[in-house]
Amino acid sequence: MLLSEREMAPVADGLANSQFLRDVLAGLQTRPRAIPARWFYDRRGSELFEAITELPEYYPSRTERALLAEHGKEIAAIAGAGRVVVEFGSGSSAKTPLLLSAIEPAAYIPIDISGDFLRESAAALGRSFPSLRIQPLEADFTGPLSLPAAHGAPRLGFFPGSTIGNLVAPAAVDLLRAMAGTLGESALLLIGIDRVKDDKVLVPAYNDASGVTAAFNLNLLHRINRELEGTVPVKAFEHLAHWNDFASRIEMHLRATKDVQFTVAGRPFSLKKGETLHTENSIKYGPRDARVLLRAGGWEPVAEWSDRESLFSLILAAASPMPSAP
Ligand code: AVI
Repeated sequence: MLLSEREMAPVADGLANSQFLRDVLAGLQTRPRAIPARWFYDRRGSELFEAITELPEYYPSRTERALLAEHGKEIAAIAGAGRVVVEFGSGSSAKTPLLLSAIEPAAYIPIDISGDFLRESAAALGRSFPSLRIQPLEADFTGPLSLPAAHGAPRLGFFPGSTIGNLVAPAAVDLLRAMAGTLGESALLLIGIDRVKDDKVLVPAYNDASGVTAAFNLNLLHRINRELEGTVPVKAFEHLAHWNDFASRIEMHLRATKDVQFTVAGRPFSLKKGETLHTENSIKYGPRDARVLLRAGGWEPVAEWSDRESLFSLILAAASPMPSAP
């Protein structure tokens, strides 16, 4: 097979082993163009995401916090004392104190790929919970992990924020199964899942009036320029968020406002005016859909809480062996 000119162009030295580069080059070469949403989260992207969680339009964070505050005692009654709480993608651990103060955990293991952020948040949490054993783990949690062996206690996985919605169904199921493998027998999982609702509520949550989500989306292009020797004309792109009803998801894209040409690590790319780069899916689940998803991932829901407007749900599920028959 003949290589295209683009494929033959050499990649700049020092970048050749970067997964970010591989994903960006692959994403710009495929149609429709798409880059995995996990590359949003450099330091600037993480700060912008924290700002999103405080926006009036972005209901998920405050709704989930309220659910944790209101139902902590019920969660504790089901989980029992002495579990090791394992938080997946702990980030700033913003919601963790609500859970840790409701139950009586044996230890807390926050897992995050961003080591600096992880250690800073773990240290801050340690100041609020001085007698709690905290063991941060810098790791990619999308595959099975081995947790610090010292803890024989059953585990309670914590995966708030509806991050599961950023994964397409097969990847979401794989992740839930990996979590079941990591957490082991008798584990529970407390997961936040955003619900399907009116697009008049959904779309502004991803296209806020103050432009923070637009800055978050466009930061991906700045990051490409910063880290991958990119020459992307960021000003020639605009943020787009729309509700795809058939796929039950908010889609974020970056749309070229004029014909553009640029290079990434020395490789040339072009977009015509109006063409887009797909940067994120945020899948929303009805109550039944969420339960089906969890079961497919090896978890049996045991309790569920939602707010009065049914905006968001918190589900507590138990690790269940995969049945082979009805
Ligand atoms: C991290 N994740 C659950 C957020 C969401 O709502 O899908 C990411 C986000 N993208 C734009 N705003 C927030």
